[in-house]
Amino acid sequence: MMRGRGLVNRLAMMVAAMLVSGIAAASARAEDGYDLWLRHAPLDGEVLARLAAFDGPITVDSADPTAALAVDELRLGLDRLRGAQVQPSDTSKPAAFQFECDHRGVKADGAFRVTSSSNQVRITAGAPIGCLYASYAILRELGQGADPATLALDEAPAMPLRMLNHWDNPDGHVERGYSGRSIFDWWHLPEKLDSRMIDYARANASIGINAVAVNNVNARAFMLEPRYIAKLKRLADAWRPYGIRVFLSARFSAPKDIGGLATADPLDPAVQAWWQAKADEIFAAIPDFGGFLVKANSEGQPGPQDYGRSHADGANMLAAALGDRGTVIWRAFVYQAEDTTDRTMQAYDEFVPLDGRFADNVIVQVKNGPLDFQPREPFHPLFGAMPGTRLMLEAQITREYLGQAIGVAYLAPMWKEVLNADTGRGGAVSDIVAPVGMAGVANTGSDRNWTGTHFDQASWYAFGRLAWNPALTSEAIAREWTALTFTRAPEPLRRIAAMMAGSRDIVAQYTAPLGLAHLMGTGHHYGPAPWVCDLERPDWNPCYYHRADRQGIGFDRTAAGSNALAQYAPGVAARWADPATIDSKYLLWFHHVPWDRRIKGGDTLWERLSAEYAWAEINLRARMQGWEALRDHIDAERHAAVAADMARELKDARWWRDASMAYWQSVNGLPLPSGARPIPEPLEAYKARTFPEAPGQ
Ligand code: GCW
Repeated sequence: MMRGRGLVNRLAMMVAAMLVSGIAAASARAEDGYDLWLRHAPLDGEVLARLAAFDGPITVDSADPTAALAVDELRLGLDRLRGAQVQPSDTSKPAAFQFECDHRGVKADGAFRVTSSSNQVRITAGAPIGCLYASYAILRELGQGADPATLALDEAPAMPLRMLNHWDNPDGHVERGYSGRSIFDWWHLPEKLDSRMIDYARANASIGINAVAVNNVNARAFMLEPRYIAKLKRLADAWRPYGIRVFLSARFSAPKDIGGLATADPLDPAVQAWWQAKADEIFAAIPDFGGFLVKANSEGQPGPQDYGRSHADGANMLAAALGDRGTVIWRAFVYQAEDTTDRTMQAYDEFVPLDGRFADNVIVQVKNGPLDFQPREPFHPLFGAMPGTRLMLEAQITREYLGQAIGVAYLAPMWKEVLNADTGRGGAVSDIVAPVGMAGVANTGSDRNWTGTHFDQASWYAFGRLAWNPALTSEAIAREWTALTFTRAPEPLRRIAAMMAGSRDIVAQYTAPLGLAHLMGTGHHYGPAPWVCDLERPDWNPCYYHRADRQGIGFDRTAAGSNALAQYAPGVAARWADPATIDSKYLLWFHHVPWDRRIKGGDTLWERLSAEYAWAEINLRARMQGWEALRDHIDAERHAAVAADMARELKDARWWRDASMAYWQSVNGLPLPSGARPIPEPLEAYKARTFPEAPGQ
């Protein structure tokens, strides 16, 4: 009897324990990616033990809502890090975390200092937002296993404007979006605010992002109407405590489209008055409205040139309407259909003559490279060439040209490449943009994990971290993100970060080898289509960019060709002028090279091109094996999702190779280099593939 009852009791206890752990595991660790890098997985062992001494209360000297959030976020994060061991704080003890959010010795721009002793962490900031940033920074450190007793941080944002640009349309479709529908629910605003809007603000604040342009630069004028201002106000109010200011993409022709005027000429007094009244109306609802983001006279968008006025005329008119309350962000992504010698040269040609003519509250936003967010481009020659103008960097977090949320492509290395580039004109790109800012075209969507793939979260994270501190290395950011998002275990962490480090290079290797660009499918920009040569605009054709003919391939941008090289400082141009010495990753960007020319490394160009594709495939297979070996270290749901992403990427990479090689062969008439895998289908079969289902168009 006794023994029997003992057994029953033990069984009951086991069932109870299973239930408890099952429930705890399910609620704390539903690993679908929604929590991003803010999941705060429970600590264990020594690190957890060290946190035990910090059981006093959290105190704050400010009643500001942002300061309150700093406390809440820290408490929430600490509770999660402590996992099952969470205790209510012992209020009889001195503060374990002591916030001073109005400290005169610290700048008010978000800067903070953190010092600690054996049982107390002291946070000082010049403004509440610094306290909030400090909470996230403390959690980031603890989440990586730091000792709370030795925390010592002294941080300030490098760039004042750390911004996301959403290409989200009011109907919920996201241009170049690959992670579901838009996260903005314009239909239910302003009455209903989706809780995702708060989680979005938390995620952004945790990486220092402080500005969001909510709508597509291909803008609809009606988003400036009063009912949309009311919707925007609801977002602005919700995000204000997180230090995020809202911006609107403004359609330049709005005075005509919705204002009843006959013109949108920036020098017309009625147009000026219309924008002035519009700005006043917005500021009355949203006193800290950031300003307007404008795509003008680009890809069919209206602009000042429609009236014979310059970009400066247009930007300055809007800047006057905003006054010192806000900023006009004017995009330098422009190219005219008529001028097709070399599309990459047009922004420089149009904007350099305007240097010094933009109002103080105008920022010119320049893409990382002179073409269009390709897998690899040299830095944009405008950086350094407009010393009298505030320039900011525009990067693309969404992977329009880098696989579209298929596979893994961690983009920090690409942004570091441009940030670190020496312009030869008074500093690196980061020196030029740091006093202004950096914008990233967002990759967020309604997908549960926000970004389509789990690894795409890393690029969002890295974008924020680099805008905060462009000196961080992409490797360090990858390690940080991996520890917070996947695992702190040193060896798996090291391997995942290494996988991330090379991922963008692999995509470039099979989509844009040796500096080729713009070889993708028309419209949706998915997959290979180097054969397209007959689109109405020459500069929309892949042929325009690769210039492949029987003799060779590549765009001659030397003095013998378009001479785009001359837009760079002489020292920079000299590095790229000689096809024999240029870094091979830029070879075909700047040079038209014969197929049989022996290039660096000894192979002919044709052999090397073939090899690039083959290496990409080998790299992708090795990565898949590496991921498989991590199975025991990653939760099953995310492990399987990533494995599926990787399998799809391998398939796509093989397709890119097969279709591209088939086409190059059709142009050069050469046999495949020895050892190259046969091409399984005829060129026509690759040409015939269509993708009406491709997202983001
Ligand atoms: O890369 C191109 C995209 C367009 C985009 C444009 C731009 C918003 O294909 O979809 O339009 O750049 O940056 O304006």
